Amino acid sequence: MAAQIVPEPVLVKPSAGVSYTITSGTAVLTQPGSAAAAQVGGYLAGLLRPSTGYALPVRSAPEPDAGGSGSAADSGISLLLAGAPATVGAQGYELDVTSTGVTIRAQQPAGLFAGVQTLRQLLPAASARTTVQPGPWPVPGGHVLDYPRYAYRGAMLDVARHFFSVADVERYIDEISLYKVDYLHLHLSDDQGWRIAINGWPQLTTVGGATGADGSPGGYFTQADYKAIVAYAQSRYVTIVPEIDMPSHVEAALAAYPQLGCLATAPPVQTSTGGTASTLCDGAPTKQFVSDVISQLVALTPGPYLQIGGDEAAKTPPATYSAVIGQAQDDVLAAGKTPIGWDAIADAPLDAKTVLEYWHLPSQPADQNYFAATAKGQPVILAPADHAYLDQMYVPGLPLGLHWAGYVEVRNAYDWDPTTVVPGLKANAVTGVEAPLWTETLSTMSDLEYMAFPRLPAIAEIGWSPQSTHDWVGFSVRLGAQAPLWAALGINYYKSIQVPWEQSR
Ligand code: TNX
Repeated sequence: MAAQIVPEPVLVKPSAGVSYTITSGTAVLTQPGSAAAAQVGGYLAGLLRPSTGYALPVRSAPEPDAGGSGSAADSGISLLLAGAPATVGAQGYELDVTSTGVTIRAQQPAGLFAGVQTLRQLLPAASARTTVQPGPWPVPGGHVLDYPRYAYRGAMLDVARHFFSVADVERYIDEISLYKVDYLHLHLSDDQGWRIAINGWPQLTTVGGATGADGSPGGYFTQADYKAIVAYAQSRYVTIVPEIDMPSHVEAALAAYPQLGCLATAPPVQTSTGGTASTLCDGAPTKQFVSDVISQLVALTPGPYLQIGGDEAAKTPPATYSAVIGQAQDDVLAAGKTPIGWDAIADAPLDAKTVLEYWHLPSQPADQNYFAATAKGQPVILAPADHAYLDQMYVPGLPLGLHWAGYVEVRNAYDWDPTTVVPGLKANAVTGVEAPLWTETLSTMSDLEYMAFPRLPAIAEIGWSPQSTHDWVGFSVRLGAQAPLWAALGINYYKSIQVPWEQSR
């Protein structure tokens, strides 16, 4: 049991010689009266029915008898919102596997969902296949107590450089949630494409969304598409964080509405992937644009965060930068949400709640305004490019990825600590971590998977597991144990020589 789980739990106690085997008689028993627990149960049963061929009925667990809370655990797989210690918090769980059943206990449904992800990793990998497999279906016995180090464990997907469909985004949500990642930041606009419909600004998508990097076909999400992604993510306990990048990285918006850049003629949407030379200008159209974009994204987004961009604005005069970032920040805060921006937004006046997303690296650190802000305790999400950027090449000579931040092999992705990776951070100022996947060189789902696996699970573990469990050798073994599961799920991955890949389990 101990060698199979990523991210590493807080505590794992295997019971030697004990296991529970899922059979045709197994039921999924969920917390009485909880629709959310029943939904997680339905999700689990839905995952296991195709491979096992079993009915796996989902029904209400028996009410615990007067003698104690254990009776529900006596048969099948129980998902209970009772009896978990307070330490598991809102996202943690306790999992017990005895010879008679599996019991997951949590304070909140999110914890049941996290426990189910652990259970998936404990089962034989063939359980993840979508056709009937021979079995048997043993779960190794033992006890797991588990809860996250950080509440924010993010992945980011750039759908602007190359566009990815709703189905692709949903598949990525499934993949990240297997590693207990709970936020998906969608980079919805850049020089190469505008990917979300905004009412009143139709050309953002018809003109700005028509193409992608390297002349790829482009595309965009209607507001209904975006809502579908949000709802799908919610069913996987993932919260969507939309990003509109401004005041730079806006060539696609300027192609649609040149007045946003005070330009006499519209530039073409960028199809190369070079640096950005675009900027919004100060003026009434820009104010209206920022206001409309933020208010519509707020209305579409139930989650607490909106990302307002702010990176690489070399062509933007400082006063314009402060005006645009200031307005975006104010609009997000006025709507009751929390702004996140790339670390350069420390060049604008910051609200105390605004979160800085750190992407720089030691050889190219963020500027002094960032360090001044964090010295005062500004909250930070860590996404240091030399560790967390999933778009960087693993080693020289591979067909996919960039390497401006160096090469990021699996061990580089794993070997860092959010509290010390950037000097000057106050420990309690760390909101969490994020693994960005930029798509200048990536155009298919298979490309995305090749870059995210196996590094995304490394970043997920940095965000979830206690620092005291940090150990490369142990991690590499647990990571290697995921390969049969990825094969069963059809996930493409980079077969790093640093990892002892398991052939089957
Ligand atoms: C830098 S990091 C960027 C992105 C690129 C990425 C490629 C950041 C906030 N901006 O525009 O896609 O590098 O690795």
